[in-house]
Amino acid sequence: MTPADQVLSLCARIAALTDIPGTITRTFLSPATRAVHSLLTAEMQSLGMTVRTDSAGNLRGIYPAQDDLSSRGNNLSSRSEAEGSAFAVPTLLLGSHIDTVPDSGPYDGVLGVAIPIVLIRMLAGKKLPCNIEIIAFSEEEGVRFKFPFIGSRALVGTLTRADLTRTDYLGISIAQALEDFGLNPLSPSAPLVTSRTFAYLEVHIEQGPVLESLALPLGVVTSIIGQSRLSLTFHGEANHAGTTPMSFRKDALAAAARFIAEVQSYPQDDPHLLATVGSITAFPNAANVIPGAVTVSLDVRHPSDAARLEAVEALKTLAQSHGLPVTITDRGGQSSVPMDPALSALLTTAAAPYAPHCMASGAGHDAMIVAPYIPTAMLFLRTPRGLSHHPQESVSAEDIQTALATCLRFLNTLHPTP
Ligand code: HGY
Ligand code: MN
Ligand code: MN
Repeated sequence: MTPADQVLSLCARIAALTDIPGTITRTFLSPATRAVHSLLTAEMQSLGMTVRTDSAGNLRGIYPAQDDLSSRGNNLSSRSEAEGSAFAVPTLLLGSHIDTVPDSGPYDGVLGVAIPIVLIRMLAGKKLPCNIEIIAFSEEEGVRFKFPFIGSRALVGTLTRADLTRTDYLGISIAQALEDFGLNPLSPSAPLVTSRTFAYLEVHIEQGPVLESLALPLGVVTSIIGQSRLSLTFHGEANHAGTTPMSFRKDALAAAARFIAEVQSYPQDDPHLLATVGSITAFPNAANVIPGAVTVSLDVRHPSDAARLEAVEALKTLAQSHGLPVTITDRGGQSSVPMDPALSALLTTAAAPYAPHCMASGAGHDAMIVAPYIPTAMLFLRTPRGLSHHPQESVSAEDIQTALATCLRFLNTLHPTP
């Protein structure tokens, strides 16, 4: 099998591990996630890597540095995470997330874990002057807790004690979910990464149409645009659908529907503004009951943080203009984040034979959480039809081969900071 086929095969085996048969759906610390951990642990151990799950449920494998350095680095797994940082050798972090949106495609996140594993195989035992640590982040999409980036926030120490009390639809908290998975209690503000981690590289499908429209296989990300996530609950009054005259109703779904139409039309004067209602829940959700309460999600993105925040405030005001009380909950916003210029330049040079396109990312990535703390770069692969968050999401073997060649050149030219 070619290395690119090995990547595709690994992605396919991971895709088969799902919470909902017939779809690709994996949420934070679900049984399917545990199965992916087993699969990836076996893969990484077969390459001589030391594998562990950290206290946020991120699966991590270390490929040690060349011999003169690795005798210290190998101790990392037997020490506590805090202790390990003092002794570790320089470490390059490679990875992405293994959770998915509901009914996902096979590559969003997963490709950024599969490519590094095959890269290690391609090294054929050759060691570098740094450890390579592969990380499969436990949560990035925000599906289970309506709160994204749990794995990467924990990595850099920005997951708060209050975040750990956030609950899923069954009332299970993040802290409880971690404990149920058999993990040690997580100290929210303590980073789960050694201070010697000098760079993070995330490989990801573009998830949009730009590279395909330019007929280019690769992109190098310059920045990741900011995003706001909220939920809004419209409070009406449930009542009988047959006996309540139209003028007497407090219909929460009708108010939410008017708001959704406003969200759709609001960005029309600003081509950079993206606003989406992607989820709606009606209570009690019965055909013959006027909806008493409706909760919708709101996702707002813009390259300019000021423009994004202004849009969020305007949309909140619109939500409150439909005659019903509205409860608004913050589900975690992120500012626009630049990638590290020096690391991105190195990546661009490594990709030079393929004329990579430098571009901003409209999608959020773990890289946007890691970048303020560790120099970070991202490599994008062309996404056929720009189709992602969709079961028919795809990527070509040729483009994977191109990405592997680029990453190998990147590894071979990277000089760890002392
Ligand atoms: O929502 C996003 O941008 C990403 O796919 N998590
Ligand atoms: Mn995604
Ligand atoms: Mn992703």
